[in-house]
Amino acid sequence: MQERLKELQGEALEKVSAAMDLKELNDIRVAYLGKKGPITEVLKGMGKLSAEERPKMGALANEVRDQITQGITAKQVQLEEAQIQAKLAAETIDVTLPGRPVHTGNHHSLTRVVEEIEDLFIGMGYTVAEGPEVEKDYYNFEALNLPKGHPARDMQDSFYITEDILLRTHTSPVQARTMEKHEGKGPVKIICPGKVFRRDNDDATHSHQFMQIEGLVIDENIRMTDLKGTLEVFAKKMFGEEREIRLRPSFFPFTEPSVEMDISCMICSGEGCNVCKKTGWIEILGAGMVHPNVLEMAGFDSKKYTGFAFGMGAERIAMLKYGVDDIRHFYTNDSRFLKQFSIHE
Ligand code: FA5
Repeated sequence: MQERLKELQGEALEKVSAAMDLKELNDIRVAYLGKKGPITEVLKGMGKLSAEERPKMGALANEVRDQITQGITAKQVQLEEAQIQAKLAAETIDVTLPGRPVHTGNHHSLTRVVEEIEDLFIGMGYTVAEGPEVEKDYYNFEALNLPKGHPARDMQDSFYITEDILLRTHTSPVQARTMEKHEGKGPVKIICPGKVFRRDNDDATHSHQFMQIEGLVIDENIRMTDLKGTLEVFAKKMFGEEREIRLRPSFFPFTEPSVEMDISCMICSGEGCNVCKKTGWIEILGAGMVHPNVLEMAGFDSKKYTGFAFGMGAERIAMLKYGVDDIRHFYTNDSRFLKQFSIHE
């Protein structure tokens, strides 16, 4: 019996040491230490032993059990440790691998141009004024010396919502609203960026929705030379110090006299090319001295106050600045176009 117990101990510990995983180890434990295991089987024969031998054999059986249990516990710790190490090895993070790039958004090229123009004028003492995109006919036309039925209204085909409300066709109504708020007291010095809408057919240079930036200065003794000097500073800062400007007579009902401003072509420097249609000049904005009727309608004394105003299309400025050949690129959201203006690349 003694020999058999020792034999079982050796056999069990050998299997324990060869066990490959925790399941196999558990099977060994159940097989050798379980109620139906060989040790229990051997102990059933204890009844045949003498009273002297019985406790000795009992002690030996317990010792064999303890040895096997200890062997299993030690092996279990070993296998669990190996399992953790294998898991760690499989999940190793290679910190030298390059990270996945995070795609960050960007200000739209038009927003950037508008902000650049705003900053430029803020630097000259202007403040930014805004007005509603859904506008009253009164501010969009009448207060700007364009009474109902005036033929010049046709210059700006409009989206009407009711007979008296429309989507503003230009940013000039912000002038009218701001002047009204000033209640006849100067100075006024504002720059007004915003969306405007016209029933124009979309093509390479026209859009039914576009951005305008309006400027207005009203004070005593404001002269045409102030307008010219201001626009010259703007043109040089925006398109380069070597740019020249020229003013051509034009017509707007809300300014008198009215002009259109051209800048010397930045592509050919005035030699003549396709961009300037061989003239050497590119038209960029409309401007003029605020019409006395407009001043009076807003409550300003036109004998005391004079002023100038100008208005430009922001897309036009952006197209010239960045060499964009079609206005529709600004609105079709092709990421290949938008990415070219990314400050992150
Ligand atoms: C005006 O809208 C006047 N309110 C500008 C002004 C303000 C004159 C203050 C005098 C004093 P005009 O209709 O020319 O003017 O438009 C101004 C600019 O808007 C144009 O030079 C052009 O760059 C842009 N523009 C006009 N129509 C479109 C269009 N459909 N798509 C894109 N840009 C346009």
